[in-house]
Amino acid sequence: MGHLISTLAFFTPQSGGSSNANQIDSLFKITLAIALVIFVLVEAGLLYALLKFRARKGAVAAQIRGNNRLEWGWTVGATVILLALAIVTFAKLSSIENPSNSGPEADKLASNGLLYASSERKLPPDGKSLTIKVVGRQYIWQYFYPGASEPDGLGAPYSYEEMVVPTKTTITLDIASADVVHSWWVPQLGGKFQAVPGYHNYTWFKVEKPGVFRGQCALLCGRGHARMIATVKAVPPAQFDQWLAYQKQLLSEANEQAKVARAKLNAQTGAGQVENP
Ligand SMILES: [Cu+2]
Repeated sequence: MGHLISTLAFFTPQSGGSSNANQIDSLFKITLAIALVIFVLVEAGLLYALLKFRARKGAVAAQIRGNNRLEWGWTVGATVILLALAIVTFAKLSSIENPSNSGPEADKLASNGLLYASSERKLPPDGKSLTIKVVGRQYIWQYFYPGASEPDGLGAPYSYEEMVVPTKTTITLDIASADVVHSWWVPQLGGKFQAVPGYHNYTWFKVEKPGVFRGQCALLCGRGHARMIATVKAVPPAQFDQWLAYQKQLLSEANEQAKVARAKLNAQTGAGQVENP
């Protein structure tokens, strides 16, 4: 039985990282179970007919023209199955698309000045989430975190390839591209979302336990596509706070160093010769 389940898991979506991915997985499994039952019934009927009515010497095939009961049966049967699948899908869709609230442990973090509002972005019922901006470019993912030093969003802490997130916190992603179309996909954290130049796409996830989740650009975007991997590292909220503060510190230190270097160059070459970096 355990073996059967692990074999089935190979064919079903990855899950376990975030509740939206879990809902996608269970919807897939419900559809798969119904499809398997139909498959077995159809194949059994076919085998039965093949063996029972196989040609014998001198046999004359029966000429059947219509069978109302059968035709009504499969029409109504198929309609009922389709309706059931549609109802289950729509019932689950909202829990896949709409973010849920952060846990109480993370509530402070999601509302601690880290709230970005947007009309297109779906927010959890309490309106609080932590937004990370995802930018795809040939051939690396870049992430911008809340906490920009300037009002226009400049000076935001950022990282490449590995995204660090707090657990128990609803993370909403604002996905964009700097060049061609890419596709953001970390299977255990939900569905695929395209990064299209000139557009913003939004999705969300919430990781309950610390862990590392792997993904990869899911749209052929050029020669380096295969190297365009993505990692999401979930750490406890307090640890995330520290990490973010450290990133900000590194950034301001680098800015200070650049300022000194610029002043030095200005002194050597004369003011006005060195432009902003
Ligand atoms: Cu790509």
